[in-house]
Amino acid sequence: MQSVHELNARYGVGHKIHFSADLNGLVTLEIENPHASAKVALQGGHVMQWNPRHAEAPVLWLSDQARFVAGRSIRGGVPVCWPWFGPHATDETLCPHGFARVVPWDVVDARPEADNTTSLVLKLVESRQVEKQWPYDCELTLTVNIGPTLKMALTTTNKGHEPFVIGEALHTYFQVSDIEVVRVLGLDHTEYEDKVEDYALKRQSGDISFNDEVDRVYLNTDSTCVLEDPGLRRKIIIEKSGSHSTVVWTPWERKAAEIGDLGSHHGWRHMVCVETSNVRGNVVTVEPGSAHTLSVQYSTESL
Ligand code: TA6
Repeated sequence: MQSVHELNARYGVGHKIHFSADLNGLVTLEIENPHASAKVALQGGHVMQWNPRHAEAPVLWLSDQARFVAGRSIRGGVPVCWPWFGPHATDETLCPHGFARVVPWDVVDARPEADNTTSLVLKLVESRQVEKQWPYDCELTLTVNIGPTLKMALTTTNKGHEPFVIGEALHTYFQVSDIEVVRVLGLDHTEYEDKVEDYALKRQSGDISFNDEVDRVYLNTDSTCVLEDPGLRRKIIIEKSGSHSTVVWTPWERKAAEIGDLGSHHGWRHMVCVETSNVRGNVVTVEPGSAHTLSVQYSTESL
C-alpha cells in the first residue's frame, strides 16, 4: 500500500495558488504543486511554511504562538529584515530588524512554472509610514521559487540620485528535532561577533553545536552552510550569493521565555536560525541607479 506521501509525490496535487484573508485582514497565499506546499503572508513578504513532498517534516519552523496581527512580525518562517538589522542606529522606537517585515507587500506575479514549481514576485508597498523611516526612492522585491528546493532573492533597487546603506537578512527559522543534537557546518575558521558577549570578536573552530544561547554574526563569509539533524535524519543545505554575513541564533530557555512567542512546550528546542545576511561590517552601499540582490537556496538531503 503506497503511503499518502508516496501517492502525493507520484500524482501530485496539480497547482494551487490560493489567496485568503483572516479575521485580522491579513492576506495569506497558499501554494500547492507536485513538489511542495507553502504558505506566504503578504505582510512582510513573509514565507511562513515550505514543505517539500520528499521531506518527512516541515523545513521551516513556525511558532504555535505566532501572532498574525497587522504591524507585528510573525515568529518563524523567513522574516525579511531590511533596511537595517538589529536595533535602528539612532532611533530605538523603530522596529528592530527594520520595517520590511511588518508592512504591506503586494503581489507582482504568481505563476506555475514548466518544471512544476511555483514562482512568486512580491514587492514592498510604498507608503507614508515607509517614507518616514526610509526617505529614499527605492524598490524592494522578493522573488520566491517553491519546489523541491526553496529559492529566494531579495532585490533592493536605488531609483534615486543618492547612495544609501542597507543592512539585511533572511532571518530563517529552521525546524529541527532538538537543538542539542544539531550542528551547523561551513563556518569553520570564520571570524564572528559574539552578541552574547557584547560583540566580542572570535574565530569559529570546527562545527557549531548548541548547549546554551548562541547569537553570532559570522563576517566576510560567502560559504554554503549545512544544518545536520541526526534526529530527523536529514541535512538542510543553505547556499547563498550576494551575502557576506551569516547569523546563527538560538535563544535558549531564558531568552525564549523573555521573548514570549517562541512556542509552547519548549518550542525553542525545535528551531535554529541560520540567517543569510549583510549586517554589521558587511552592510551594503547601493549606488544610485543600481540594484543589489541577496539570494539563497534551501535544499534537503537524507543523513
Ligand atoms: O538574529 C538573531 C537576533 O538578532 C537575536 O538577537 C534576536 O533579537 C532575534 O534576532 C529575534 O529578533 P526579533 O526582533 O524577531 O524578536
